[in-house]
Amino acid sequence: SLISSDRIRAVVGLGVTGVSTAKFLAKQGLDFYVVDSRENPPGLDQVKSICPAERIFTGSLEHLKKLGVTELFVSPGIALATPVLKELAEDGVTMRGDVDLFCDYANAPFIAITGSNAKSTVTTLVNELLVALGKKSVAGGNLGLPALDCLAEGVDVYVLELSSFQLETSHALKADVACLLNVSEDHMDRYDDLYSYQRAKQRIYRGCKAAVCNKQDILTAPLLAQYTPVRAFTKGSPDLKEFGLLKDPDGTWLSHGVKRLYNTNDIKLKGEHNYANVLACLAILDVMGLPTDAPEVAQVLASFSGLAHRCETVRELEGVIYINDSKGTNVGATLAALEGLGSKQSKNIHLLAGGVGKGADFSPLAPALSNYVCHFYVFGKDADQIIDIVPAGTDYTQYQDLTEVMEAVKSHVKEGDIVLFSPACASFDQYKNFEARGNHFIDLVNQL
Ligand code: UMA
Ligand code: ADP
Repeated sequence: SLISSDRIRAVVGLGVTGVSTAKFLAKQGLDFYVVDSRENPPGLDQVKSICPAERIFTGSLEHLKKLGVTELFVSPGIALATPVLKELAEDGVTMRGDVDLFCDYANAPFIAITGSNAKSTVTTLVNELLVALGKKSVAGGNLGLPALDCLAEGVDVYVLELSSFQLETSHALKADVACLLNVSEDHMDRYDDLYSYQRAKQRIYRGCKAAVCNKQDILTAPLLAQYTPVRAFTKGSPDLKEFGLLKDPDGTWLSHGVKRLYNTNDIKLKGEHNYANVLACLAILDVMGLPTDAPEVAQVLASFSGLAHRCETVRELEGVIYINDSKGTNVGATLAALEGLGSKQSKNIHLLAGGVGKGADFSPLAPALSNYVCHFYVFGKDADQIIDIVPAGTDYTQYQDLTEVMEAVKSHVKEGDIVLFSPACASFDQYKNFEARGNHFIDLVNQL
């Protein structure tokens, strides 16, 4: 439903999302309040130029109660469970988000992508494939460029990465293609349990015209009307319509049913988790009626080397490989990295992890620590919680910070080892974001 002029709106939370929402509402000629819990929120100056000062309230969300609001655009960084918001919702105030507003105004088909891990990789790769196939495609959402800032004339297709927080405030997404890549524990500081987190993720499928899901992850299975086309991908061998991996004497092939499409040697991304990511991209193209075997597609797959801070090789020094996986901000990502790089025979990984655990259960890491890790370096705010799950027989040491960790790594490594920085935690106890954390690791490695 388009916004009608009789609503009393507020943008709740500034930052990247709030600023883009405020700008968009102003451009439509609509009035709104701005409320942020912080005294001096990021983006305040930008909003002051488009919203009268008497409509801006900072320092507390309680201001909302006296404004008579009927419709809120809530930033993803603010939990809907925040008491003021819960109270207002109970009084019938509509809770929306920037993505919900995007859906009202999007003038071209859009692909929505979510999952606990691999969202940014898949969103970026799908966008590159579409561009190579001659489409004017714009990528954004949780990836960085807020959804409303993506809107433009002459666009053929939007590719949006969506977080569970953005999905919670989206009501009728109606994506042309909705893709849920995987579900493993994350953001347990914002959800009661895995299932309430999964429920948020599943909202991606609401009203979609086609769906892509992960055959090996039951939590991604869509509940949709029978006639909605669904393409599944799998790291196993694919059934008729699925995308999967076929193994034969010539190697491993990314395949559509029995049709071999690409040998893994012809793909730049490495590791089974990345093959799954490419298969998801191919499934998305296929369900859109686009060719998966076009030379343009082959070219992109041969050259796309992945995003920075995702299992990125930083340096090889004296036979030791240093890998930066700073975007590994949850247990599932670190597990994928260990399973993708590890070898039970050589057990040669030095794993560096720690930071803010977001209420996670770290115990799923234990078997992989036993199997692949020769020494475990733990640091940061929630180090104690991580150490609790280290299995007997795995060597570990606790440190204050990454600088201390790298001092120790120096004297422990030997030729043939892998140093993997995959924190399984958020970074904000010691860094601005995962990029700053990854860049710090890269600097320390380059100083060796
Ligand atoms: N905050 C307050 N008070 C407020 C409003 C926000 O304290 O009134 C705090 C939040 O608690 C949070 C921080 O401000 O710690 C940022 O929140 P925000 O909603 O203002 O965030 P934006 O700057 O708008 O950025 C958001 C996404 N951030 C979050 O979901 C936390 C960005 O994803 C996204 O790129 C951007 O919108 C554009 O869509 C970042 C992210 O970390 C990369 N996402 C999480 C993830 O990927 O795991 C979900
Ligand atoms: P997101 O946007 O969902 O955080 P990214 O593409 O940025 O996803 O990758 C985040 C982390 O997940 C990185 O550490 C990356 O190595 C890891 N990862 C990539 N693909 C997968 C996958 N298929 N399953 C699990 N982890 C993955």
